[in-house]
Amino acid sequence: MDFERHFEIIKRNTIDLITEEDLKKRLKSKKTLRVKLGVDPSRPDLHLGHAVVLKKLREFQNLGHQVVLIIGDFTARIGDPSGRSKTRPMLTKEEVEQNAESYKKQAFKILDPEKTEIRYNSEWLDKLSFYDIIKLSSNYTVARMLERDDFAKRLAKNEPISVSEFMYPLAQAYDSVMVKADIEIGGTDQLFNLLVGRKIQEAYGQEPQVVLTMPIIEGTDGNLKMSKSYDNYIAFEDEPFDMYGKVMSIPDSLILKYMRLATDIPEDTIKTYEEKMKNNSINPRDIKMLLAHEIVTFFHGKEKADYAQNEFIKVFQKKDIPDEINEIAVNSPIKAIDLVMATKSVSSKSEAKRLINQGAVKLNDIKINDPFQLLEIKGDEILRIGKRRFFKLNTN
Ligand code: TYR
Repeated sequence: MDFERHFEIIKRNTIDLITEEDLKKRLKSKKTLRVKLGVDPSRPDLHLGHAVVLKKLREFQNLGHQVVLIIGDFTARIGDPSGRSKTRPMLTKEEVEQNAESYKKQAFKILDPEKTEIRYNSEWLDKLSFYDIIKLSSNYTVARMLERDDFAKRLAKNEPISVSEFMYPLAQAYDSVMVKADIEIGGTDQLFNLLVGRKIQEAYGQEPQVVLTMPIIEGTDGNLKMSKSYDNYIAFEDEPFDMYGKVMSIPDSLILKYMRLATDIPEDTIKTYEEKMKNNSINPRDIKMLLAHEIVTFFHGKEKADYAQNEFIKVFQKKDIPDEINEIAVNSPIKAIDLVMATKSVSSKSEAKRLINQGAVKLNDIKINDPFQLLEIKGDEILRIGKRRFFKLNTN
């Protein structure tokens, strides 16, 4: 593959790429690049937000590069202060180990295990002496640390920042030194940490890593970032029907973003959907169904996705029925035409007859064809007249 195409694939959908020049230089060297992603197994479930960076890593693998997946079993115990307004509670070693196992299993739904090197950062971080740590921290100033948004905010509000939180970005940066990362990737919330990595690698005599960030996706509420804490997430391990329904619950404004960041649908196809939605030649709901089907297929296979889609359609049709519907009591059996009259929603027998003949009257979703047909009513049946009039039947 030519260099330009290679570069274009890597750049697609990224937010920060620091620096493009460094990346080009490294790509031109034709070396197999070591692409680092660290995850703290502080929570066991992966969700679509994680899929965004994992998919980017998969692209690197497809281009022949080496992914280094760091399981932050050490860093998880400190807790990354990124985006946090409070110090996180520290986890126990056992909690971290359990979460790490399930993390790995889920990450391999996207990553190619053959091209993934897995490293636990306790391997080196546990071994540092106090002197080593002081040496490491001498390479970064307090002023630079305080420039970081979340620290700056807390400082301004006189809220506590513990010294251990300053150590977090340094620990992450030291990981980059230990695995000799050529590139480190993360969500945009990781930008500060990733840049500290560049600085520390230089201090340890290495070329600074290229920093690549991916957008954070909003959760199903369409507003807050997808996160377990906001309960707006779609997990890798959600059941097919649940997963399908959750995707269908996102606002239309997120459809294309999810397609671009969380599926392998080619950009050209996405563009045609975009056009169709712009000129209103398609119902966004239909595009959303394609998206939901695609995502469920990825995690559970086509058969289960088909099933989830069919179930969803059934429930969706049921949803057309308003929650509050009028109940009427009738004598059973009853002639169809008298049943329609009993609803008091038509003005004459001839109108009732006409509606039945037009096929506009249904009992439990089955069309009534003959106005004089005798109907057995047991109770709880739904009578539907036209699109919008519903009645629940009881017997006298
Ligand atoms: N700080 C990252 C996060 O919270 C996780 C991480 C841990 C990244 C160690 C890199 C690393 O070396 O998402």
